[in-house]
Amino acid sequence: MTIDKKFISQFVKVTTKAALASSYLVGKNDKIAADKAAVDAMRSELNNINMRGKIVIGEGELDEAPMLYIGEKIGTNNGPELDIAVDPLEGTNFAAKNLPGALSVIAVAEKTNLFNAPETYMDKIATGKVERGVIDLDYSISKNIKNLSEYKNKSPDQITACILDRPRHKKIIDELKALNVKLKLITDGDVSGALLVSNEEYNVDIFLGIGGGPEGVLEASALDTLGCFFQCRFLFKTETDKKRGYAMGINDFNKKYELNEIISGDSIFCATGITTGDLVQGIKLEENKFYSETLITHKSSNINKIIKEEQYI
Ligand code: VTB
Repeated sequence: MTIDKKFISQFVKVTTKAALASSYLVGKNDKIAADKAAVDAMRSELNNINMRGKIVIGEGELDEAPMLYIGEKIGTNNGPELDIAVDPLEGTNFAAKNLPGALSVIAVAEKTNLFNAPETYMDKIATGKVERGVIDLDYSISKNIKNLSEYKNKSPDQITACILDRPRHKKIIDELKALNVKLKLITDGDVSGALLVSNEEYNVDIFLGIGGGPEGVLEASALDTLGCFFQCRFLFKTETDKKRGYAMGINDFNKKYELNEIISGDSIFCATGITTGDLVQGIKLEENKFYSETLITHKSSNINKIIKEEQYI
């Protein structure tokens, strides 16, 4: 089974409409309003699609997020059964503060093929295509960097590592510095950060560190089509995290997941820029028109492209 190509343009419309709605709130210093606009627009577009969709990664649990909550049925209830992961506004701070990198993101897989991730942190590591055994979440930082340098025939000072700039990453950052690796420290937005390993032109060789679990599943779905390497481990620090894990059917809290355990089968991934970032341009508004850019991947047809659209509002 594959997901029909005809769905690509429909999901592009979903992230584009969400990005457009959110773009009116860029620079208003109001994360909640910018997020709500994206969520509402995304939900209403999703409900136009002929599918029996289910949100597996969304805005939270039913009791705390009435829109696009985990488990919500979406679509016209007529068509294929699809599992859907959404991040209507990835990088709420970026949108609120009018900084680069806010995206509207969706990943779609055939039913049961997308990991139902709990809302916990995730330790992740991603690179471009490497042979098995070159990179591993359980290797030391220095072993991963040494192996990657050898594999890419570069010296460590020609390697760039992207990581969220957080106090929790001090040890990793110090180790990378000691190894002479170039850092790309991002303040937010690890979906974009992880995808930078997919193409040499972004000049990022490895993405690592602890970020959102749901974001990890979204990035994994694009990395899968892009032929990249990805491994992760959910982090269950609090009792609430553990309860969420159990509720999702996770029994082994230390399990390391390979990419194909997070996403398998066919998938579609779309990320539309809200503010211009490393991957795509943001929404540009004119009086009666807007311009958008969307990164799209579709596994079965091996599509990996950025499309630019110009539409009347
Ligand atoms: C992470 C990251 C996201 O927010 O969830 C981060 O995956 C929040 O991390 O891409 P902290 O709790 O350390 O602030 C993003 O950067 C944006 O949603």
